[in-house]
Amino acid sequence: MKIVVLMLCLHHTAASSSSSSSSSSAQECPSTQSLLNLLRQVEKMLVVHEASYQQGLRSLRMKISALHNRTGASCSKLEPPPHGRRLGRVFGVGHEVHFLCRPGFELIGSRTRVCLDSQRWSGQQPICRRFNSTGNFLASFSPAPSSSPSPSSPTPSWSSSPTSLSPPSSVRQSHCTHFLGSTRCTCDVGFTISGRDNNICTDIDECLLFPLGRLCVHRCVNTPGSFHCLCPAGYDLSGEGRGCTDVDECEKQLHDCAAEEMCVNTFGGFRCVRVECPRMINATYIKTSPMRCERNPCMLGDKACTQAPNSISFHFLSAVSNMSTPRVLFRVSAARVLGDTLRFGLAGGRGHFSVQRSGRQTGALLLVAPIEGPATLEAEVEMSELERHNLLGRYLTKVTLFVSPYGF
Ligand SMILES: [Ca+2]
Repeated sequence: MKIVVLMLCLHHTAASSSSSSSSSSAQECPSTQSLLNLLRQVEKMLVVHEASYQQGLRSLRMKISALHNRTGASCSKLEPPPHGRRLGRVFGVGHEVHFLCRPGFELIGSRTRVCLDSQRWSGQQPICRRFNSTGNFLASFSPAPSSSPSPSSPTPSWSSSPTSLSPPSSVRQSHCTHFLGSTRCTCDVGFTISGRDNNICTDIDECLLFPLGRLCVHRCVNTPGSFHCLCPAGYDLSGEGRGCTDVDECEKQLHDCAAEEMCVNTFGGFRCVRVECPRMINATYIKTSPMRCERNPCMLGDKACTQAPNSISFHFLSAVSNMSTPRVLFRVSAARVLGDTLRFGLAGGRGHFSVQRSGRQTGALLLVAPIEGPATLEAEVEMSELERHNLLGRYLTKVTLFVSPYGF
């Protein structure tokens, strides 16, 4: 009853601080000093309750433990593996023990073992195997690490301070503080509290926790206490180490294209392309620029020659996999118009592409279906010039599209 009155008065005190009006019931409340004294009494009462509760809990745990011991419900004592440590000294049913390896060794087997109701330990007895500095691990388990270190792999000394040689462990001891009979345990960043007595910190696997794309655009690698992202070859890490940006091998002179070839940068790589003028029976072509061939003049009255394309241009484009569509890839424009009609059409590459007129003198090549890479697609856009339905000239544009294996 006293506490209810106290709560009401506290409420009134809070309300009256924001409002000038005071009610009669607020008048019956004790002064602020009396209120403070009352609160201190309640605090003392709660502290006593808390201590009593903690004592009860400790007593209960001891009774359970004693009961387990009396019934003999415990597992056999587990020894730490050679070159390793064991965390946990209680082998009763339901208890956990954890294993760590010393720096320079990796743990193979169960990191945590639980004493089951059947009085058997879960998992397998772990071993500590020497960490290979080249990063190549033996494919099979070995029964015990070799006792004599090979001269090529020096044995790091067992010390409590971590060395750059030793990989950080994914299980650590928690930091616990004891205060007024209660224990509070915390872990380093990237670790979560675990173990029966909250005495162990286990690494959080961020890569498992978040779907791919949330943390890393390509590959996520979990590390003790953290994670990092990896990109495929041909990309640099970007966006705070989570994204992948293509390396422009052509601009950075990282390509190995021959002198007569042209380097085309693609997402995740590059291509060496060679532009050669087509050989036709009716017409001959000459290269007028690295990417363009023009028809040699035709003999007077040679209709087959005059119907062959006047020029052929080559273009190389790069795209990522599964690009959203429809999308304009390329525009073809007539520099000058001699006839009365200009027509645009798709001469090759049907299915993925389409050609649309996008202006009086311009046609656009569109990608109409998403393409899953890696792929190389070709399209041909033909522009015809007519005068009173008579063909004045044909101009061909060959477009090659290199699609990367990834969506970036
Ligand atoms: Ca590239």
